[in-house]
Amino acid sequence: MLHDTIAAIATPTGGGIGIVRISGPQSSAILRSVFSASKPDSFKNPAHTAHGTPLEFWRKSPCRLRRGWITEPGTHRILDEVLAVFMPGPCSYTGEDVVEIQGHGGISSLGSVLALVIQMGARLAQPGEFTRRAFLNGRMDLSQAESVLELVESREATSAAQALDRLGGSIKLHLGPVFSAARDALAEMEAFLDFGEDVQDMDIPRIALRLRENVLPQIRRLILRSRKFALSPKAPRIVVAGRPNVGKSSLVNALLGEERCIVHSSPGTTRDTVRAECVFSGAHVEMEDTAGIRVTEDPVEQQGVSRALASISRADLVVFVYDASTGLLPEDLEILGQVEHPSVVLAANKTDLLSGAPTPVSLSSRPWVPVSAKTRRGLDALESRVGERLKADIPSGEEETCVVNLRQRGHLEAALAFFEGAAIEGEGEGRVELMAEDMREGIRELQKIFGEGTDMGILDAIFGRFCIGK
Ligand SMILES: Nc1nc2c(ncn2[C@@H]2O[C@H](COP(=O)(O)OP(=O)(O)OP(=O)(O)O)[C@@H](O)[C@H]2O)c(=O)[nH]1
Ligand SMILES: [Mg+2]
Repeated sequence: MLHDTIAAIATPTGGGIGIVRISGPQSSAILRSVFSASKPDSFKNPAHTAHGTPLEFWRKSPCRLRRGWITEPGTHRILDEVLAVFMPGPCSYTGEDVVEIQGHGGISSLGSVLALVIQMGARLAQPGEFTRRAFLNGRMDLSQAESVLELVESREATSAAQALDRLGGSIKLHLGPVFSAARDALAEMEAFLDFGEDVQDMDIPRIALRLRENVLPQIRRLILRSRKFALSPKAPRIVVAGRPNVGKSSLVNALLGEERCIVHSSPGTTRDTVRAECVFSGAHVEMEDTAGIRVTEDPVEQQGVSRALASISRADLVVFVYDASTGLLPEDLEILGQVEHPSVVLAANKTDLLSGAPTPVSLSSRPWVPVSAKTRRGLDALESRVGERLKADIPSGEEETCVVNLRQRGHLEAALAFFEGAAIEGEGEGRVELMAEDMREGIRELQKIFGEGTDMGILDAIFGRFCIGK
């Protein structure tokens, strides 16, 4: 139902500021009844100021914030001092008249503002209903609406950048030429089917060739790209390893910014691997502290060492720590030989103990970073070297370009199968009717990416994953 007015708290609980969002035809009437631009008890007529009524203000300057008070009509009881904005449709987020009331973040004051708004005629919005309205009102296509959710959910800079890219309509941009090519080919075929007499008049193999050149490769590229990124949806795992007592646990704590691992001056402190999630160089990663690797008689420590070696074999990247005050020892080199991991960053720790500069180490082009877990010196450099190594696996320039989600990929794959079928039919006997039918189906699949012809059940499933207020 689009003719009713919906409202919700659009911000997470516990923030300093919270927003109540209203969308629908009654938005302005509700705003007029609850908002006073002057403090209600100091004026006879609370809704009016020297600048006229609040709505006159917004009519002249839409989308501008205005300070005021939310008051209960009748009692004039003040619920909150707020900043409010009125965004008239159709150029608002949802395409309808939208009001946002910025109040103090406390759940009770925001809750009472929302309750009042509902009392004045709005109803509580369902999850994702604002974005659903934006989609239904043509403000965005379904791929863009999905990217709103992906942007809210993304925990790292790369996926946020991809979501933002899709929100900007990158999928339509990439598929636009594909659409035109497919539609043009179909239009030619349909004209022939409607009016043509003789198959000889139409160069079907040429149309099939155009499909092969202008449609199939583009769709395949989009699918491939999304497969590549979907293959490793997990956060990369960074394992911190080395001899005992070189300061691995201290370094992990320093990088995490919390005392997560036990640190002690006696070697062999860490036994279990300790895993923690964090954002590292803009990416969401899993960081793992491991037991110092050495030959030992202690059965518990032995287990720790085996776990450390197992962790290294599963790591996406190893930060190999050694003690800069002693330099790389033969034991370090022995472990490094054992590690045999393609991505290793060497961290020379305890540089604070050196009087001069640490001696750089160059070991088969492995990045080397001098650090001190104690003074935190060099931690930023370590973070960026690790980030560079992790990104080295992704071909340059591709990490932020159009990557489709699973639903969109399903339609791309279905479309590809239809267009491939059409191309094969076009090259063979040239059965125009069959080929045209495949083209139609293929185009229909592409349209579903943008929500055209998508049934309500699928829309419910997509928007149901959103939070209320989005
Ligand atoms: N001066 C100095 N001391 C450090 C530094 N990092 C760690 N230490 C000290 O080195 C000792 C060992 O630190 P840990 O972090 O427990 O070392 P580890 O590599 O985790 O040791 P194991 O768990 O036994 O393998 C502790 O006494 C730390 O305080 C540093 O950057 N500078
Ligand atoms: Mg340790």
